[in-house]
Formats: sequence, structure tokens, C-alpha cells
Amino acid sequence: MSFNTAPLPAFTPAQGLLGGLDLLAVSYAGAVAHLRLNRPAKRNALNDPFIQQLHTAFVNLPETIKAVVVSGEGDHFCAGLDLSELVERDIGSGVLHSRMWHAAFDAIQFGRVPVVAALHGAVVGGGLELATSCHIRVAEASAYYGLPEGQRGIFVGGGGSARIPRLIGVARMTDLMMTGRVYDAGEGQAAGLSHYVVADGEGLAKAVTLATRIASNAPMSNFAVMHALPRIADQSQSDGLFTESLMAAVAESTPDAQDRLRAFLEGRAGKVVKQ
Ligand code: 1HE
Repeated sequence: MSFNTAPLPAFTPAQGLLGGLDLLAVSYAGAVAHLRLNRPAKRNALNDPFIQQLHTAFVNLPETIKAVVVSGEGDHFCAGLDLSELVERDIGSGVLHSRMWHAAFDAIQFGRVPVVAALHGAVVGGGLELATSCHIRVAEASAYYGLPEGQRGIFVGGGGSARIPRLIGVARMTDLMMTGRVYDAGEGQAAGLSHYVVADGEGLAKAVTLATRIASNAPMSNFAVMHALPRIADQSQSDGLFTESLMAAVAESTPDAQDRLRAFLEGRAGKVVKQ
């Protein structure tokens, strides 16, 4: 299935700190930043400097950036953890290593701006953990998902055990890990891993179109979706409803919301249309 997407805007390479992240290619077009995993010779396998650069990029996004797109250079989105780093790792450093991934991916999921992942080829192991820390996932037809940790004699350590079951359920994750099953793009979407499936070569344009639309939302609405929704899902219904009331009151009282509400009531804002 193919979607109409706007032509890609011209992205300008980042200067300064973000331009100095060699494993990530960072560029901007208006309010959207594009972070491209840029280690294609190793299928974008994530080593320690890579995780640190992802973390640095997300906590240092310029104020003008309102949404981010993450994609992978080469034939694959991401082959997961750089397995060469696990050899001869002791227990203590293993815990710290996993916590480093958690900090970086928390900076994505619970950062300032929404993140859209454009997926293609392998989205496996830590690559799937990275993808599931993003807020929206667009998959090209070539995308496939797996958790080869089971085969490698290890366990997920980048937040996968917390994030992936929330999308697809514990039973499906158990199957992926125990049997080495691989989902294709269609199976991944049916299971809940991606929101959109597009033809090969169309993922980035679709992701940028979505990120541009998301960037035009009131920042407090995006914040509420990113920060309140997953927490409410973890709360009891009673606590969740209370959190919802607080978040709703904060969002609707911002000047941004007031302007947008008036614009609709005065006929200056678009109606809801089926796309
Ligand atoms: C790597 C890695 C890696 C590739 N760590 N070096 N992830 C995995 O178990 C997936 C392992 N990778 C693969 O299954 C395949 O590489 C792919 C299916 C992703 C791609 O296949 P292909 O044929 O395009 O590439 P390739 O020839 O296998 O790999 C190209 C090079 O990348 C090669 O190195 P070279 O020096 O011989 O050229 C590979 O060794 C290297 N490479 N993937 C290190 N993952 C926080 S816990 C998270 C736990 C996990 O993520 S476990 C899952 C790890």
C-alpha cells in the first residue's frame, strides 16, 4: 500500500555539538530534526559511543525543534547491540551498561519532543528496543522484527522487557524470544509494532510528513500524550482518571490551547477531516 507524502524538505546538516556526533547524522528542516543512524558497515549495531551519542542528541535538541525522525543508513534500521561489546563483560558493568541504554532511551520516550521512527530491513534486538522507545513507527515493506537475544544466550537490556510487551503483549514477546521467530512488516503491524506500513523507499518521507504534522501541535498537547498517556496506562483506573484531570486542566489552560479553541469557534481553524 502506498501513501501520499509531501516531497522531502531540504534538511540542513547540524552545526556545533550535534554536528559532532560521528555515529549519528543530524540535520534539520524547520521544526523537524532528522537523526540518521550512521554505521551502515556494522548494520548500525549500537556500541557504547553510539548509545551515548543518541542520549546526547536527545537532551541537546535545539528549542526550535518540535519533532524528530530517526532512521537508519544502509540496508537495515539497526542490528541491535554491538555484540562484540558483551564479550568478557562482568556482572557489575553489565548492569551499568543496561542502565546506560535505559537512560538514553528514556530521553527519547520521555524527552521534550515526539519521535517518529522510519524502519526498514532488520529491526532486531536493541534495534527493536530503540524503535519501541519512539512514539510513532513507520515501517517499509522490507522491515522485519526479531529478538535474537534468546539465540545469543542473553536477555533484553535496553528497555525491551518493559516497552515491547506494552505494545504486543507478553505472550508474543515470549514467542519472539524463545523461538527466534521473525515478524515481517505485515505481521509486525498486525501485532502492534508499527503504526504504518509503506512501500520500500517511502518510509522516510512518510515519517517526515507525520513529524511535520506533529510539530504543528501545541507543545503541551504533545507533552501530555508523551508523558501522561503511558503513565496513566500503568496506573489504576482511579489514579489514571485523576492524573487525566490534572493533565487536561494544564493543557487546556495554556495560551496555545486558548488561541486554538478561539480559532475554531471563530471559524478560523480547520475541521476534522477523514484522510
Ligand atoms: C554486527 C552486528 C551486531 C552485524 N553486533 N556486529 N543482534 C543480532 O543478533 C543481529 C546480528 N546481525 C545479523 O543477524 C545480521 O548482521 C543482519 C541480519 C542484521 C544483517 O545481515 P547482513 O548480511 O546484511 O550483514 P552481515 O554480513 O551479517 O554484517 C555486516 C557486518 O556487521 C559484519 O561485520 P564485518 O566486520 O564482518 O563486516 C557483522 O559482524 C557486523 N554486525 N550485526 C556486532 N549486532 C541492550 S541489550 C540488546 C541485546 C541485543 O541487541 S541482542 C541482538 C543483537
